[in-house]
Amino acid sequence: PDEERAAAIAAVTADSSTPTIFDKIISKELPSTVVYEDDKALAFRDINPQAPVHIVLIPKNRDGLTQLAKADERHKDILGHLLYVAKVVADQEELADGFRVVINDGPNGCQSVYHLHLHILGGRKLKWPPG
Ligand code: IU
Repeated sequence: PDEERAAAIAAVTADSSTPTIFDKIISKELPSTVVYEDDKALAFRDINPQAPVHIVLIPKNRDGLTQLAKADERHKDILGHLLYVAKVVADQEELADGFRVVINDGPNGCQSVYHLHLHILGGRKLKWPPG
């Protein structure tokens, strides 16, 4: 059945040792437009932007954080860091009129890449609620 198949695919993609496309972006093996980088985090423009500004912000070391649902106590510092960097990036992108930070989690959250990431969206009036 479709549900079982979807669950099996999600289990494979969510395996903490499976590399994702973001590993190649971090290593610069794949090109991306980087807008922010420090020792722990990398932010780059989304290749399929859903708003005039659409940035993906990731921890460089995934450390088991395939998705927010896998977070535990040891991830509290990096999670706080990423949220603060989202604010720094929003300043940099001049999103003074407002912006949105999104984390898609799991199949129901429409997560497609299993390396935790924050979306920073702005540059237009966004709709609420999202679909
Ligand atoms: P999601 O929350 O897992 O659905 O978001 C993954 C995002 O990564 C999505 O917005 C993609 O357009 C984006 N992305 C990218 O910027 N570069 C890539 O090579 C790939 C995905 I694959």
